[in-house]
Amino acid sequence: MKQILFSFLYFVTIACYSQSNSDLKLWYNQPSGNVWENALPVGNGFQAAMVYGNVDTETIQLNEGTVWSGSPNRNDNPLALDSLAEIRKLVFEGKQKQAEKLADRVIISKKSHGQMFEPVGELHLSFNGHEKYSDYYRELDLEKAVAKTSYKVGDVIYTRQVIASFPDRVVVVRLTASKPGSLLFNAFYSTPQPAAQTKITAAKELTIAGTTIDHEGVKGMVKFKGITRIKLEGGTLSATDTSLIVSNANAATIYISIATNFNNYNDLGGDENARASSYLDKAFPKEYDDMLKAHISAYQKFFKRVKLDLGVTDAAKLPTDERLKNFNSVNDPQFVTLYYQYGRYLLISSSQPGGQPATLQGIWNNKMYPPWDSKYTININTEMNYWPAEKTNLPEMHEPLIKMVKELAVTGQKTARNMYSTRGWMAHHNTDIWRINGGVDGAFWGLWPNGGGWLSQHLWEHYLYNGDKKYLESVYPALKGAAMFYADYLIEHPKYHWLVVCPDESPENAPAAHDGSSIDAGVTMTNQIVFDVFSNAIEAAKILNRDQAFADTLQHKRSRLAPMHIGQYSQLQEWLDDVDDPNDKHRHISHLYGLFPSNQISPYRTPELYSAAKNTLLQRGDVSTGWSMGWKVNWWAKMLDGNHAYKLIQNQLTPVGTNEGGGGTYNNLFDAHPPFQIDGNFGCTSGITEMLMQSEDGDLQLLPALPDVWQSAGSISGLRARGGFELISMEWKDGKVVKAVIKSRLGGNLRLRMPNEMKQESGILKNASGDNANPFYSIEKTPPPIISDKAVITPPDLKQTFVYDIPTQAGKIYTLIVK
Ligand code: FUC
Repeated sequence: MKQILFSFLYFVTIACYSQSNSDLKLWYNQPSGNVWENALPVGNGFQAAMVYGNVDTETIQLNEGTVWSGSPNRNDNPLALDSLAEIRKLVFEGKQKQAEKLADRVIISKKSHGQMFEPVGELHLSFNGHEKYSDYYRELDLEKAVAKTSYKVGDVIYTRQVIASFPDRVVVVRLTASKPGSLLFNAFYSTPQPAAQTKITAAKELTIAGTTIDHEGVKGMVKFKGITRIKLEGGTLSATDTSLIVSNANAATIYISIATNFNNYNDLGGDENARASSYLDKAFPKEYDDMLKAHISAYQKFFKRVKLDLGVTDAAKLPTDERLKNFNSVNDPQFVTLYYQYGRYLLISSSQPGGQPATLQGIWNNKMYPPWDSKYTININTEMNYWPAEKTNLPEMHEPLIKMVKELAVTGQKTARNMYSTRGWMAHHNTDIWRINGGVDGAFWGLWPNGGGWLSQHLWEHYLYNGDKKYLESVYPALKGAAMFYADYLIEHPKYHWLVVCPDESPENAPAAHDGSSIDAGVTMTNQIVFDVFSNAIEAAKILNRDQAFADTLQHKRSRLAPMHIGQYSQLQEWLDDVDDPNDKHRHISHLYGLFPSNQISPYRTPELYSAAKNTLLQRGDVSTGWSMGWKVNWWAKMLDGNHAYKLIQNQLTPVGTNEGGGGTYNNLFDAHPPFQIDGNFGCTSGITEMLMQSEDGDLQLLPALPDVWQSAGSISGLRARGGFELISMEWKDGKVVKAVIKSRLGGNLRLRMPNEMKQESGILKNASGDNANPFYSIEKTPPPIISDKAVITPPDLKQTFVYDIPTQAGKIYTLIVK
């Protein structure tokens, strides 16, 4: 009888696992094998795991967000200051290569080039006799944040579920079998950490303890502790020297706790043992079902805020890896929805308040020497990670980045003072958990002094969405400090007389005219960043009613920055001189920062620059690495060209290794630079949002870049826009918005730009007139460009839009329907 009941329950469970084709699940008919990029990620922002779903020996690869090589350190090069005048002279004389050589010696760090985000190890579960199996299935359920594996050996169905519990801060593995007493396995750790020791305690716990490695002269001092405890239903638990052995159980729940001694970038005084035990002691008495319920509800608080429906076709019936292979040749709109929501899932799982920001790999890494150290590259990658945060209604997930920027604003003061003799703070093109600010890798890449300037935009962006003045106060010192650095560092260009940053570079690219050196002065992206840094500080000072004199100085300096240039190939110039190569295909198109994420180039306000930016995008082409494709989705959305944006989504959703240019996607839908880099996932999620809604350009625009493939019908709900607006829902049909419901949280004018005429459900809808009075939508005027005689500027051919003004009240909801 018991057996029949068990089998019945299993039938029900398995039935629940089967697919409906609009499910938000990644699923597969085969295990991961040895391929990490086939495994499925779970994480709670602190602990994380990659679940392989292998049958006879399961691997659950474990991470903890503060397990990094090294210890508190700084990496400034104090020689910079004495050589600054000489480097500047060389740059202005056109001797870039010589300047670069000198900078390699005096600007680039002679200490750490950044520390590495490190793995903890792996928990293995080995099942004797499970070599032969049938009915294999595994999935990652994005709606619940649960990874599942099931298969059959003989007539027994085995299932495993893995969660990284949000409320309980432990990773939990739940194992069951359809026949009582048939669960038998060994659990043991392995680790690539050379100093780690694994043990079995008298209390039958499996522990791993270690200290991270030294790297580049910095002593490894992060102590980590992992404790695994198993709770059985039926059966027995015994131990050998290295393994825990489960015999004849009906079910087992494995609780894995991991903690470190990390308190903050400057303090390793925590007690990793006490922390790991306390998480575990709190979690262990709880039943799996209760933990699962609490986990799902904590996760869904974030995840469920946004719903996207682009339609479903039969293509969605196949496993995820097959859909990836097919995506370019079939119509599978639900795959875009899945990828979109996966971006949100990954951000929720890798970036939680109180934790570290998502690294180049989020919070998932199995290598002791990961690519680019799996740290923070802040000349695009880290910023891109956070593009979806505000607009896809995950502002809490922005918090770890905001905290990091505030910390860099402290550590970076010394760097600014000692290396460049300025006030304020700065960072070069990389940072890590120790909040280093020095230049790394080589002057060609690492001299770039604008990491602080770009990152500080995120502090301001968070304010534009939440309108919270108290929050603004808390970040004002960082905003002001970023501006102070530039106020002191800018110098007059001897030929053009604009104020420029020198030495500088346009990230990682070099014009042939400069002998292959990237070093220059007054590069376009930096002019745009400084423009934004100054504008934000001026605005913030005004809102908080302080620092009037400083704001006046910034205003004056801002008016002396170089304007953008349109060059001989009708392109937006990357450098002050017209030295761009129209055949340059470089993945960084940094000067289009002004188009996105900044907003200095607009179809409606700056048509010439907009056309030039389009020419630049076309000249650079589509082929690229993962993150660069992600950025291009956003740019083509800003170009109001949904079909081209969709083309880039197609390129990105191509199995890695099959695209010219290399970029694409792994089977677990991780973005491939290659190697795996999570920025492309986040960049594309942001880009898909920008195709459906934008709120940067002085209005809230709906369906700015809807591609033909999504025209017929669709809906989205829960997006957030600047000025505290929330798109409660939007439905479209045949390319027209048929209904839009918008909530105003802060009041103020809601200026809507629509692809078709609308009316208000109640009240009269007014056509927009004059500037948008809503301060969150005010835009600093972009100075007119300087245009080469050789440039041919074709004015943009813009589709007609309909622009309305709705005076809103905080807390009220406004409904518009198609006219
Ligand atoms: C920058 C990029 C590379 C890579 C690295 C992490 O250096 O140019 O493509 O994304 O960051």
